[in-house]
Amino acid sequence: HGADNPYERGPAPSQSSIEASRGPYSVSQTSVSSLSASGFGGGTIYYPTTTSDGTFGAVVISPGFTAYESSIAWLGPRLASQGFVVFTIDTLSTVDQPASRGRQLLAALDHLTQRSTVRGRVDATRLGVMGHSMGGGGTLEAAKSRPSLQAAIPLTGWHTDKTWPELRTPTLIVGADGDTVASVSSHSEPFYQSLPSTLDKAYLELNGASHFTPNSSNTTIAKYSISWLKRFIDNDTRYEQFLCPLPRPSSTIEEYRGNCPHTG
Ligand code: 9J3
Ligand code: ZN
Repeated sequence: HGADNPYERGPAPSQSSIEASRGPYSVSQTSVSSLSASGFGGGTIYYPTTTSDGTFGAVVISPGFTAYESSIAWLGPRLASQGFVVFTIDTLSTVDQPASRGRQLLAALDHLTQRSTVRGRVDATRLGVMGHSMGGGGTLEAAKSRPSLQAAIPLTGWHTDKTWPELRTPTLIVGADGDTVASVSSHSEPFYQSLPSTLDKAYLELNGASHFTPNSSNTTIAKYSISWLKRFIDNDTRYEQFLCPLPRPSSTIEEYRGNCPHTG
């Protein structure tokens, strides 16, 4: 671990290390059946296999409307191999709305830290939430109701509530320029604008992307999610270089907004 930061995990990062399909940690996985899950639908926990690196921060990820854990499963090993415990979940019903998905994300975090077989590997004080579409709306709900969360990342999020000034959790909003289900003008952009100006926050709009881009392996989503989780769950300032100065528009980034340097 770093001399000044007890939460730092893994070697110094580079552009290629955050873009790689896998990070430095070997990953194991374990299933959580719906029968053993209370308040959510079960799922899969991906975690660094080693027990030599202390505990890890953790993130729970919700799928979107009508979708299953499989729709966001690629993020499990992708993020866990960088040094996080990652829990991809099913919801109780595939038609649950964002507020319910928010409660389910929190129930899954509680399962992960209190009941799961890997609870001893998780630092229960360093947790985050992510989700796709209505799961992204649930991500905002979870952060609003549990301000101790240290990172939130809605992916092409969808919610009828456009205003989130209550959030105290560093939040990276990811939208897609071609989203016709949760258009950025009606969802991600107002979400971002409504967050407090004093909050560590960012808005990443994917270029040439759709509502369902977060359902397949995507290097742009991965590299900025890894950087955000590392920066705010692990307090790992080695990743600040990928977030500030703000990334420039490119073939994969339509637009990026944020406040730099980060303070959290
Ligand atoms: O989770 C989602 O994909 C939400 C988008 C949606 O279908 O909303 C319509 C009710
Ligand atoms: Zn609101």
